[in-house]
Amino acid sequence: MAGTITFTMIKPDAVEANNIGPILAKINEGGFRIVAMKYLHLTKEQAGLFYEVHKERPFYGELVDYMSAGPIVAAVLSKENAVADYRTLIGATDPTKAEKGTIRNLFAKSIAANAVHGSDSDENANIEANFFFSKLERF
Ligand code: FUP
Repeated sequence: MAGTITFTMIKPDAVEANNIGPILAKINEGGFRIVAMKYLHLTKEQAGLFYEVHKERPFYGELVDYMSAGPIVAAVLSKENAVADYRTLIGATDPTKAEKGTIRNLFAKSIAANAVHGSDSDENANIEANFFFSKLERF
């Protein structure tokens, strides 16, 4: 398996808006291979654990409520330079600042409901992928 990995979630706003398909198409067009994928509804406790790194941030409570408000798609993606290239493909956290044509520019509603998550380092990509997927669930 060539390439490095990143981890993504299609967030509740994008699932609700019926944008799973268009977002997966952008991911494939961007040259990423889907290594693992699942569709699930996080509990508040699970969302809280996933975002534990942000526990001290003022938006933590809202973020946890939001990420457990509806189903999400979680996936591991592979490509050369996966972490940086995926962050380029998704655009800035705040969709009003995201480049034209990026996933957040096209599909995000606000800074909280910003359509997708993307890992910010190789270390976090592995931690996040391991949070959701066992070795048996990766292809
Ligand atoms: P990103 O790496 O682009 O997902 O952004 P951060 O790690 O800074 O933030 C993680 C998530 O927290 C964002 F996707 C949305 C949420 N957030 C807010 O709700 N408000 C903020 O001011 C910043 C982030």
